[in-house]
Amino acid sequence: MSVVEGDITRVAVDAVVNAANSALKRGGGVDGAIHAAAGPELQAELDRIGGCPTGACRITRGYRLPAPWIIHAVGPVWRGGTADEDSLLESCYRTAFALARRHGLASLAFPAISTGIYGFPKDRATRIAVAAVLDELSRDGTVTDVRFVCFDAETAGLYRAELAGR
Ligand code: AR6
Repeated sequence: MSVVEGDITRVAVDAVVNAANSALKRGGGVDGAIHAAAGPELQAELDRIGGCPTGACRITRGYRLPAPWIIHAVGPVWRGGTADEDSLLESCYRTAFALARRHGLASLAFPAISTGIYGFPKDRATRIAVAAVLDELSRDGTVTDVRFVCFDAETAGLYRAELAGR
């Protein structure tokens, strides 16, 4: 596992994970950046898939991204912590791994799912992300390289501290 500060659309891994919405319609944040970089074929493929429940993922091609695959994870909207947000967020990381295994993908890049527009507290989300990824890495040898791609220094600091504490 490593922490990188930067733009996930430029990361060359087998799959980048997107923070999508359940309609799988182009939005803002990392989703908007991924659509802009991948090109219009991405929305066409997502429209054929149709949608995805919160806590789950769908996989598409990467089109013009350096990454050949995109795993679209639908994180929970933060509603104060009483709407099962923690387990839905954990489920995003776990189902991304399940899809990666099914497709034989060794390297993944994750953004900080739900911590932007969806308002999930950053420190709490970081703990959930790191714990889920550590556990998944220990279960199976398919995925061997996970990068947490942080768009700002605050998020990168939270991830570095969380990894250092383990
Ligand atoms: N690379 C890496 N991380 C990024 C990038 C980037 N290019 N751009 C933003 N981030 P958000 P959410 C960070 O809002 O909270 C969309 O409209 C950002 O700083 O992208 O899960 C979707 O369609 C933050 O740390 O996703 C959904 O409707 C993290 O990515 C909704 O937003 C996630 O922020 C999903 O909201």
